[in-house]
Amino acid sequence: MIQTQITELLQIRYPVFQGGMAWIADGRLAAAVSNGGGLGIVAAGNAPADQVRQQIRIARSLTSQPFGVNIMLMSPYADEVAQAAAEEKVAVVTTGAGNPAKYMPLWKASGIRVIPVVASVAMARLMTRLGADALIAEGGESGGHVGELTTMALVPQVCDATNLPVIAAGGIADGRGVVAAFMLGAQGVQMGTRFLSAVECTIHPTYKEKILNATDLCTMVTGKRLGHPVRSLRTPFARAYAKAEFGGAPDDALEAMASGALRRAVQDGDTKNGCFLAGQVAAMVKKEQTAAEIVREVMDEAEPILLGARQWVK
Ligand code: TUI
Repeated sequence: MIQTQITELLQIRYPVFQGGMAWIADGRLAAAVSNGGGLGIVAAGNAPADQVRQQIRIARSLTSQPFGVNIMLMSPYADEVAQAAAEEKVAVVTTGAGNPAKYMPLWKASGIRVIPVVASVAMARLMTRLGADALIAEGGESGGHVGELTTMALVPQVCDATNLPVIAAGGIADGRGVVAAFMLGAQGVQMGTRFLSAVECTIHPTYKEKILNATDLCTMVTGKRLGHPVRSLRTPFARAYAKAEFGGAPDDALEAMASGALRRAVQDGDTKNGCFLAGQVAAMVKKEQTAAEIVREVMDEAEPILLGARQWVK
C-alpha cells in the first residue's frame, strides 16, 4: 500500500488523478476512477455552467468517493463554471491553461481543495503564495495544451519551489512512470491518455482505436504560432494545420480550422477534421480496461519497483 500526502489530504486510496480532458472526462468516467480509488475529474472544457453542473451531479449519483472538476481557464464560461463548482462544493478543483488567482478566494471559502496545473516555477510560486492545496506539475509530454518543459525537468524544479505536495503529469502511463515521478519528488500522478482506453470513457470508437494502435512517434505539437500549443495524434488534420501554420495562413483561417476540432474527434471520430489530443505515452496504452483496473494495475506495478530500488544501493 502506497500512502502519500495526497492520499492523506484527499482521503483517497491511490495517489492517481485522472486528467481533466475536455469533451472526454464526463461524470461517468470521473465516478469510475473515484470508485476505483483514484481521483476522478469532470472536465469543464469549453462547456457552459449548466452542462458542467449536470456532469457533477451524474458523478455524485454514481460515487460516494471524492472527485474533482477541472476548469479550463481559456473557456469563455470560466467565470460561471468557477461559480458553479463553488456552489456544488466539489471536493477538488483543478485548473489548466491559465492563472486561476481570481477564483481562489471563492473556492477556498467554499472548502474546496484547489490544485492548479502549473507549467513553470513562477506559476508554482504564485499558486503556493495564493493558498493552493497542492500543485500538478505537467510536462510537455502530455496531451492537449502543453508548456515548454518536460516532466523530468519540471517536477523537481516545482518541488524545490514549493512546500506543497506535487502531482506529476505528462508522460506517465504505468507503474514505472509513477515510481519515476516519486523519485523526482512528486507525491502523486495524473494520467490522461491512459484513461482514454477505459471502458467508461465514451469517446468515439475510432479515437480509442487510434490510441490502441499508436506508436512512439505518433504525436505532434501544433498551435505554437497562435500561442496555444497542443499535442495531438499526427492525423491528416494535425498535418494540415501544421502546414497552414508554417505556410503563413492568416490567424483567422487557423482559428477556423481549430474551432470545433476537439468535438469532431471525440464525438464523430472525424480523422480528416478532428483533433485527437493524446500524450507521448499513447503507444503504451495497449488494451481496454475498466478505469478501476487501470488505477489498480498502475499502482500494483509501482509497488515492487519501489521496493526493488534498494538493489542499486551497495
Ligand atoms: O490545460 C491543459 N490541457 C488542455 S486544455 C485544452 S482545451 C484547449 N483547446 C484549444 C486550445 C488550447 C486548449 C486541452 N488540453 N493542461 C494543463 C496545462 N496548463 N498545461 C499547461 C498549463 C498552463 C500554462 C500556462 C498553466 C498555467 C499557465 O500560466 C500562464 C499564465 O497565465 O501565466
